[in-house]
Amino acid sequence: MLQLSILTAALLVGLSSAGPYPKDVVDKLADASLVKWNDYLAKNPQGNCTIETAIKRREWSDLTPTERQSYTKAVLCLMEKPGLMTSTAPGAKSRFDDYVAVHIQQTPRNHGSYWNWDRYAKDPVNSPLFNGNESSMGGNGLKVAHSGIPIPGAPRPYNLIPAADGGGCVTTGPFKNMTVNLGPLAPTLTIKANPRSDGLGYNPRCLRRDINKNAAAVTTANYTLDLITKNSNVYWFQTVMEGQFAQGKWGVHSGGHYTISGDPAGDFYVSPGDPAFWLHHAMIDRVWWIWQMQDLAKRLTEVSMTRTMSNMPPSANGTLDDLSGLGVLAPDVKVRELMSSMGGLGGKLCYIYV
Ligand SMILES: *[C@@H]1O[C@H](CO)[C@@H](O)[C@H](O)[C@H]1NC(C)=O
Ligand SMILES: *[C@@H]1O[C@H](CO)[C@@H](O)[C@H](O)[C@H]1NC(C)=O
Ligand SMILES: *[C@@H]1O[C@H](CO)[C@@H](O)[C@H](O)[C@H]1NC(C)=O
Ligand SMILES: *[C@@H]1O[C@H](CO)[C@@H](O)[C@H](O)[C@H]1NC(C)=O
Ligand SMILES: *[C@@H]1O[C@H](CO)[C@@H](O)[C@H](O)[C@H]1NC(C)=O
Ligand SMILES: [Cu+2]
Repeated sequence: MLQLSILTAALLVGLSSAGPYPKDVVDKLADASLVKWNDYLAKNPQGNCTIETAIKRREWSDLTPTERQSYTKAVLCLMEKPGLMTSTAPGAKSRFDDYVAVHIQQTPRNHGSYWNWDRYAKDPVNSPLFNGNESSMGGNGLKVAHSGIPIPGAPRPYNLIPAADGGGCVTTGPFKNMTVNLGPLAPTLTIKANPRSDGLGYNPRCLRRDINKNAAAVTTANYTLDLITKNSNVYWFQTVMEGQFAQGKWGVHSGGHYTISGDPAGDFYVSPGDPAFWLHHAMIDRVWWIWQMQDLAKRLTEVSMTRTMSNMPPSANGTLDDLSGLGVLAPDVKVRELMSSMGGLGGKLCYIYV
């Protein structure tokens, strides 16, 4: 049985990445680690979750153009459905905005397809993700004069991500007509203020981007491989991923966010209001998943840090029994349920990245 499952894993690995991009060093590590995932599950069965039944999360360019358009149509559909939290967040006009509003208040966890940073890092603006055709996530913003992204606390020259060639409204692709409703709260461009100080008021404006290869340069596979292989506890994994700004290291997390840049993608609180955010954060989840697979017995339940960001204001350590608190989006569940891709949430979370 185990033999058979390993064969299945090998088969899956062979089937993944049918697109034009060769496997990078991180893809190869993920492939090699899938056997560990499979073995762990064989010894610790979780409901119906097996490598065969697991949802296969696929990279953007490994989807067919038609599949990519199904994805963006689903996002546009969320934007057409009325929001559920207009009493607390008058700017949250749609179901899509509900995710943005809950992120402004807290931290969401929702993933579809993902964006393998390395594939597009050298030339993101001409990639299948951002080239602006109908099967992309929309193009760059129009070229407007704007300054770069300041990185407070970083030494020169790392204290500024230089501006790229966009900065204005997105005029191509599926989201060319989209309206951003919420925020800003921490804008990196000049944007009219939100009528409410919490950013949840109604503030309609165009989607703006500055697809930025200066930021993308720190998301190549060698950075991600180092992150995964050189940090053996979750504190350091998280810290290096977020960026060690005082050392001039932006981290793959900021690197991906500022590859999109603009409004709202460049805004720490409102960034999920750009649909490309979700593909970036799914990659964050994939990288964590690959990191977990290196030592499943320990890392499936390893949490660190306190309940407040950078412990400000000071708070208790986070635990596996803390509740997720996703507001109107989902019922509260314990954090431990969200940590496992092998049958968490009573079997609902059963997925691998291919
Ligand atoms: C497992 O699969 C069976 C048969 O398809 C189904 O009846 C059952 O609800 C599934 N259990 C879970 C936890 O998904
Ligand atoms: C958009 O560009 C991508 C990448 O070059 C290509 O694979 C795809 O076929 C194009 N889609 C459409 C609808 O033209
Ligand atoms: C663009 O958005 C406006 C306002 O929401 C809407 O009236 C119009 O039909 C949209 N146009 C297209 C081409 O989707
Ligand atoms: C990754 O590769 C680039 C290009 O060769 C290099 O400049 C950079 O220092 C490398 N980063 C790491 C963390 O190895
Ligand atoms: C919180 O976590 C830190 C770091 O792991 C640890 O040193 C400290 O003892 C913990 N505090 C409590 C109250 O458990
Ligand atoms: Cu983020």
